[in-house]
Amino acid sequence: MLLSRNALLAVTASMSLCAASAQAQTPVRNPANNHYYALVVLPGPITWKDADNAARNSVFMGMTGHLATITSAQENSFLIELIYQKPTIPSLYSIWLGGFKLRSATPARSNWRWVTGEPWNFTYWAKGEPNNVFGIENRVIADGKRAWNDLPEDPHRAPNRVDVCAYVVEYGKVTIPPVTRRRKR
Ligand SMILES: [Ca+2]
Ligand SMILES: [Ca+2]
Repeated sequence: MLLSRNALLAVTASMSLCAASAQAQTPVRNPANNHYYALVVLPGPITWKDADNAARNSVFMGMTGHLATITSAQENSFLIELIYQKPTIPSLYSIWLGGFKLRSATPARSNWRWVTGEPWNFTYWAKGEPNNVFGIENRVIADGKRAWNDLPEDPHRAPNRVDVCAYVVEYGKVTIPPVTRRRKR
């Protein structure tokens, strides 16, 4: 069957940018902090909340997981070099991290937190981010260049639809605050 160029473009645009099948990386150790990290890639988009729950329900070598928290330049470089590349995923993939904002309706750069409660001292925002588009962007992804962008909790349903089909789980000896502490908007 031959498709016109416009029809082909429409088909391409409607295709999900997610993986053909789920892939979970074997956790890799960061010698600088002795934490382990694993990239999980899914065949469909996942909300931040579901990725957060999945990470919290993951256990590796007796350590409970959480969405990755990037608190130093070293940890950021480690993720860029060793985690985001495996399994090999296209650079256009967006990857959930464990950063969130307590309230959406605050200035774009304020009120960011890590799920672990670690200090928000290091940032790696992409140029022009965070920009809190539509006033609903309160979660953090690593974008195609692995710099950070703020997106809504369910970007698949946002007006400017973005599919986030991957997340990084971090395992370390940290105490993870319960979800209830950050349910306020
Ligand atoms: Ca961390
Ligand atoms: Ca944004």
